[in-house]
Amino acid sequence: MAFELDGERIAEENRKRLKWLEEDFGHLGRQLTRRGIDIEKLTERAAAFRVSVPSWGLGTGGTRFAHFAGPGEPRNVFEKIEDCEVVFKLVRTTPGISLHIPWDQPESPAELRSFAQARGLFFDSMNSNTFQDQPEQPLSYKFGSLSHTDPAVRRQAVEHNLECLRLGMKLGARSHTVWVGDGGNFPGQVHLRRALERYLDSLREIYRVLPEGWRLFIEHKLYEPAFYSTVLNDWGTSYHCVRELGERAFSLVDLGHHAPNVNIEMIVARLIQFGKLGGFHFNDSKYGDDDLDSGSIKPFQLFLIFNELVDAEQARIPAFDPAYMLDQSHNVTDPIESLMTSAGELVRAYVQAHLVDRGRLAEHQEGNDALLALQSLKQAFHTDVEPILAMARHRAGGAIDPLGLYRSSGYRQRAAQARPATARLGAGIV
Ligand code: RM4
Ligand code: MN
Ligand code: MN
Repeated sequence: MAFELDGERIAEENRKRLKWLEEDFGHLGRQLTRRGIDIEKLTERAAAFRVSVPSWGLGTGGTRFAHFAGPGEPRNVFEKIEDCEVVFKLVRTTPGISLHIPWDQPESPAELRSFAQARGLFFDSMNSNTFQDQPEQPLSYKFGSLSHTDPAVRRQAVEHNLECLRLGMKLGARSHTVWVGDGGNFPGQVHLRRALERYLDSLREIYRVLPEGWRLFIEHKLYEPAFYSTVLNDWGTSYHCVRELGERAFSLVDLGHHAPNVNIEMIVARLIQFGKLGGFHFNDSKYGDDDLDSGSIKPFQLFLIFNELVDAEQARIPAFDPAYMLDQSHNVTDPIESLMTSAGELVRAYVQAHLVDRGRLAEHQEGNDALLALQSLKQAFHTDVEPILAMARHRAGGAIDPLGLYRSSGYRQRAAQARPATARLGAGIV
C-alpha cells in the first residue's frame, strides 16, 4: 500500500502548529532554566530515545473469549511493516521491530530485510513461539516445551529457537527473546525443581550457539497460560538462570508479568545492580498480563521505572544498555494509534526522569527527609514536557501532532480497502 504521509505532508501540517509550539517550548525552556536544566540538551535526548514495536501488536489483539477484527488489519509481515513505517514516520522513535516466529516467518528473509531497510526500519529482537502448536508440528507443547518431560519435545523446542537464530542472522537482528508458557495447572503436576533444571538445560543449548554480538533475553511471567505454576515465574529465577547461562544472557522485564502491586521499579534497580537487565516489554495493566497501552493505567509507575533507568544512565553503570520494546495487545483501539501514543509515553517518562534533581534527591535521602525526597520526584513527574516531545519529533522530521495527522490522513480507511479481511494471521494469546 502506498504511503501518502510523506515528509512534505508532515512538514505542511507542522507549519500550522509551529508558532504555538515554539511559544510553549520557549516558556518551558525558561522555567527549566530556573531549575538549572538546559531544554536543548533534553530535546536532543528525547530525539535519541528508541523503542521497538512488536510485529504482533499491529493487528487487533483478542482475548480468550473473542477477537473483534479491526478494519484494514495487516495480513502478512510485509503489511505489518507498512504499518510500522507509519508509526515511525510520525513519531521517529521507533525504527526497530521485534518479530515473532513463526507468525512472521518470511519466504525470503533477504526480501523482508530489504523491504524494512527501504523504509528506514530494522529488526532488533527475534521472539520464539513454543507456547502454541503449529500445523504439521510433530510433537505437542500441551505439557510444555523447553522444560517438557519428554526429551524429544525439548529437542523440537530447542530446534525452533535455533531456527529463529538462523533466520535472525539473515534479517540482521541482534537479540533473541524467549518466553515460554511451560508450567502446571495443578499442585503436584510438575516437579518444580526438575522442570527448572530441564528448562535451563534447553536454554544452555540455545545459548551455546548464540550468534556473535547477540544477546539472549529470557522473559519471566508469574502465570498464564499455566495457572498454578510457571517454570520461569519471577525475576529471581530469571536472574539465577541468566547467571548460569553466561555473560550474554539477560533478564527481560515485561511490565505485565508480575503480581498486582509488585514494586517493579525495585526489580529494575536490582537487575541493573547485578548487571543483568537486558530489556523491557513495555505495556500497562490493571489486573494481570493485560497488555494495555504503556502509561495508560499507572503512569507514575512508568516514571519510577525510568527514574531508575536514568539514574543508572547518569551514573554510567558499565555495560548498562537495556533494549526497549513494546509488547501490547490492542483490542479496542487502532493499533497504529496505540503504538504511537505508547512510544510517546515512554519518551515522556524518560524526559521527566531527567528532570529529577539527583543531587538534591541524594541529600534528602541522606538526611532521611522522606517528604522532600518524594517531592523531588513529584516535581519532575508533574512537569508537562509535551513541548519537548513535540519539538523533538518536529526536528527529526516527525509530526508535531502524530495522532491528528494520522487520523486526517485516512490511512486506516485506505488500508481497509486495500486489505480486505482474510484469515487472520498470528497472535492467538498475546
Ligand atoms: C506473552 C509474552 C511474550 C509474547 C507473547 C505473545 O505473554 O509477553 O513476550 O511474545 O505473550
Ligand atoms: Mn512480553
Ligand atoms: Mn505477556
